[in-house]
Amino acid sequence: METKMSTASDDFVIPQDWDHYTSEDHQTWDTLYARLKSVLPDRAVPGYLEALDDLGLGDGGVPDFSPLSDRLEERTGWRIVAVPGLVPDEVFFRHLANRRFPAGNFIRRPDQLDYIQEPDVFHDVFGHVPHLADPVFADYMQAYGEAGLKSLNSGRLKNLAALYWYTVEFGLISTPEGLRIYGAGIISSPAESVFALDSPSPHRVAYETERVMRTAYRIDDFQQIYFVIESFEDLLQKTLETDFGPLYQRLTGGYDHTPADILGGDQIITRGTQEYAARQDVTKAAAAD
Ligand code: HBI
Ligand code: FE
Repeated sequence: METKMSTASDDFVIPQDWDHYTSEDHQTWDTLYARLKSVLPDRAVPGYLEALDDLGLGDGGVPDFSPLSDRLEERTGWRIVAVPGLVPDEVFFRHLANRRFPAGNFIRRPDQLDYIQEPDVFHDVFGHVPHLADPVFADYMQAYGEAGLKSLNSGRLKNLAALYWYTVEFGLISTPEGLRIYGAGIISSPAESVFALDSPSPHRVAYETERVMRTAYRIDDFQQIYFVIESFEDLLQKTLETDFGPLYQRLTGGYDHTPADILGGDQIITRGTQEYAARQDVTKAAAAD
């Protein structure tokens, strides 16, 4: 059988092959699901836990993308496609622009429960998919994909990646009851779901598009700065009204700030003590990214 050659038009989509999951894989999903369900009440953004149940993500075992996509598509037109792992930016942006969310079809091993670097099916489906049932967030994700496609030759992909990182992956949101989590990287991590809201160590600063796009991030530690949005509507509005042309002219394509920096223009919600960063030497490595 010939191997699938990856061509420029390759969308990296593979069959999920739901039958390939072992009972250990399904058990891993259930263990992670139970851990997060015990931590997320009063931490996750309102609507997230309802969407989790509404989409049947707690029905037991790794979800089958086909019926899950049918339920999701009824709500916001999004579907889930299985991919082997991280895909090239252009492929990723094109999927998002077409309301297809690329989710890893593999799941972490039992000895990797607490953290994995590459997004697996638990991170992608548990962390990202419930938000895609929210019409406004669904629009934001598609708008992000469209902006990404237009930016492929801009030399500003690192800045776009920071925008994704500090919103879709590690964003916080302000509610009348206090700060809540929406970023998938936090919401799929029991430890960071506590750290992001409770720890005195990280900074928490009001979201501002250009400020976020200039800020480096780490991919292997808790974040040392979180950006806080007012609402999904506000995030979408700010993105749609951003004129990326002049903004890209002002940017350098790299990062101007480390996660430890607080800027004069920042609306500080909590100034972090940063003892965690000092221990992890986060700032120097981040600046080098
Ligand atoms: N590919 N499968 C997958 N999942 C991601 O989250 C992802 C990706 N490729 C690129 C990427 N994310 C980041 O560069 C985004 O900031 C664009
Ligand atoms: Fe992710």
